Amino acid sequence: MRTQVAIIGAGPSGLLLGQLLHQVGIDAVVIEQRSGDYVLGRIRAGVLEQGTIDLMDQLGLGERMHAEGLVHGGINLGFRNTRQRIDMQALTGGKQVMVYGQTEVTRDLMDARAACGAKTVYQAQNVRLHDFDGARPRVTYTKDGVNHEVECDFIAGCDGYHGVSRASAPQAALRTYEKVYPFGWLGVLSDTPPAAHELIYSNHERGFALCSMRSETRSRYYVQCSLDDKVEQWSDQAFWDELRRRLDPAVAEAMVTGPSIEKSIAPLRSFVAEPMRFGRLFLAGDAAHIVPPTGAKGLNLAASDVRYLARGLTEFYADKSEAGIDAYSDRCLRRVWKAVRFSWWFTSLMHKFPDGGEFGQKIQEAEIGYLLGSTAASTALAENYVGLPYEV
Ligand code: FAS
Ligand code: PHB
Repeated sequence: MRTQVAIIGAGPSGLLLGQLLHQVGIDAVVIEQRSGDYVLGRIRAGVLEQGTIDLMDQLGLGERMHAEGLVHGGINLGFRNTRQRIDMQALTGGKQVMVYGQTEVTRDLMDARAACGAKTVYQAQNVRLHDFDGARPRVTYTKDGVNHEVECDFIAGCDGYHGVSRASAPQAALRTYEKVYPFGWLGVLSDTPPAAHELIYSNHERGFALCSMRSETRSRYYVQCSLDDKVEQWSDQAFWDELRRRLDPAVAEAMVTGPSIEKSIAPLRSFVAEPMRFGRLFLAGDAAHIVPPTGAKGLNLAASDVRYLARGLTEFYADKSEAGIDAYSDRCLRRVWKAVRFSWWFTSLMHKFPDGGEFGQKIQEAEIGYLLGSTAASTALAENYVGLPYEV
């Protein structure tokens, strides 16, 4: 098989890149190890920055997103058993975010790819990358016991943190930076009305909690938990009780609970791999970086990576210019590190750390109190949360 770009991974990065390339007539094949249903079954991100929304609109995929997505102008910070809203829209000159689950973004991209007849190989096994240090890279894989080879001009490693792409990069040329947090997030999805119209990020001496949603009738909640916790240990009732303990009384009392339709524990880490390019191999999204979900940046960083990559590849094929692909890694990393910093800062502010103690709790509460009373400090949070601007 021959294509121009071989994309490894059919998560948001891979599918978004595939559609951006298709839009300008660049042929790509997406090679995914799992089934489409499995990919759709993973419950992950919930908040889209304007830049991500704009990309979906640019692809003509915004109809369902705008019909079903929830536009939010603010978030709430809970602490000391109270909560206060940060009016991000006012503080950022009108910018907002949209709550529209990653599952729905992925579904819209999958449907668009199928509709345009572009090739996606699901349940590909033993995916291997070859010769990307030269001008004729190849990807091999096995499907239903048959070996396949894809000759291409470029490989886009969109296969997430545990993928084969970063692992295939020359390790001597790879620099990685990592911070593992001493806790995880226990997440629950339930068909119950959200606790509030906008998200509530709650700092509590028992640990962090987050109230989010997927629609007016489907809620998404998280509580900080120990890395030793197992999902089986947490009954629905235990989850609801702990969540309520970490929220202000008004929200806790009004909360409508119900059976969990999904329950999972995610570890939290900050991770960046540099550079994001090795010859004809480009890393994008979680393959190159991971952020704790506190800042709602993971999916949005993936979108900005593939926006830069699609532009660089378009310049290569349309203008015979390598300027865009040569600038790709540095351009992505400038924005990645700002998002990594914000996600680390917000995680450090809102979570209970084992070595924090009572002094640490008081310092966090003081910083939240200062932040909520300072236009400058609230603006700094707001402009990072809604998404920093893309470089041109
Ligand atoms: P993905 O991991 O989504 O997709 C990579 C794809 O590559 C997968 O489909 C995988 O099956 C495939 N793949 C892997 N190895 C392969 C191989 N060898 N060959 C072929 N295919 C291969 N972000 C937020 O903003 N908010 C959140 O609340 C949030 N929660 C998260 C919870 C969890 C448990 C995880 C893991 C991430 C979460 N994230 C969250 C971040 C998440 O949304 C990512 O940023 C987003 O999925 C990035 O998309 P991709 O880069 O496409 O990577
Ligand atoms: C979610 O709705 O899953 C979500 C929202 C905001 C976050 C993290 C997760 O910061």
